Amino acid sequence: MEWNTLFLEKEGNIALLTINRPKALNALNPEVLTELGQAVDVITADDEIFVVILKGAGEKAFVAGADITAMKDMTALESRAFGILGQEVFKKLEYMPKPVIAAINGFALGGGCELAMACDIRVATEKSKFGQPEVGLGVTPGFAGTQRLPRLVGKGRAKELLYTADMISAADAHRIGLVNHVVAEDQLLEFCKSMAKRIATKGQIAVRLCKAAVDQGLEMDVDKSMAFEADIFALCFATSDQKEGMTAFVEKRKPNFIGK
Ligand code: CO8
Repeated sequence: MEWNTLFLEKEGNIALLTINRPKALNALNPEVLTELGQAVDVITADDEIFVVILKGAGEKAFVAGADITAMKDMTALESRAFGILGQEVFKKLEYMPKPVIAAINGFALGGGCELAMACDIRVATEKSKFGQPEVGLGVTPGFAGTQRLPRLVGKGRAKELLYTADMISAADAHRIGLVNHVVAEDQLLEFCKSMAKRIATKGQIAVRLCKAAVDQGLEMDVDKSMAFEADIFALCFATSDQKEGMTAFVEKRKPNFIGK
């Protein structure tokens, strides 16, 4: 499938999805969001893809936010529809069964920080910058940043970032748990690919069930989430991968998972 604002490449079982509006620092307009939703469907349906790396084109930005030029003259109703489009596409990405690693090569601001937070794992470079600058534009975040940020970094830190609109360094983002790793700029893609390859060698049903357990379990009360974990743990014992994984351990060899 061809898109105007994205491109999708495959390297073995790894998909590289790039948001490609580098002149506008990959700002998210309705076209990018719509195409991103389509790309998630394509990736979900492609059995060859086990892990996704999401990045921004160019040297400067992952994504510098929702497109301010596109939003500037929106009516309240139009902006609501735009906000809901972003929320739905990000939720689709977050709930896609395959793990997504955000490779954050520069600014991740506003909608860009919100997009990174909808990914499973975030890897930044030393020059990456993070923030929710919306109040400086007279608005709140609208792609679920007010909800994902406190869940990731805690209420107090989230409120400080939201109220001040401060831009923080990759080191500070790492310190507060907003990113998993900070690596040298020229190592970013290799680092993400190496992690993606390690994930891709594991039992993919189990990886996908871990993702569901964390994302869905965190939205349940503790008893329900534990029952959910017990169910999906049991479900693994109905797969060939569980037999293979445990037999391989006993036979002291590497498992040959088939994703069934
Ligand atoms: N939207 C549109 N265009 C942008 C954006 C953006 N978010 N960010 C950068 N650009 C454009 C610039 O306008 C500029 O275009 P041009 O070359 O045509 O003038 C080009 O990208 C390069 O940017 P700069 O020249 O500004 O580059 P600098 O290196 O000087 O600065 C910054 C980089 C600091 C990242 C700066 O561009 C900036 O502050 N950008 C805006 C960051 C921001 O405020 N983001 C939050 C946007 S609001 C948001 O994301 C809300 C999400 C929820 C929406 C809900 C909808 C209802």
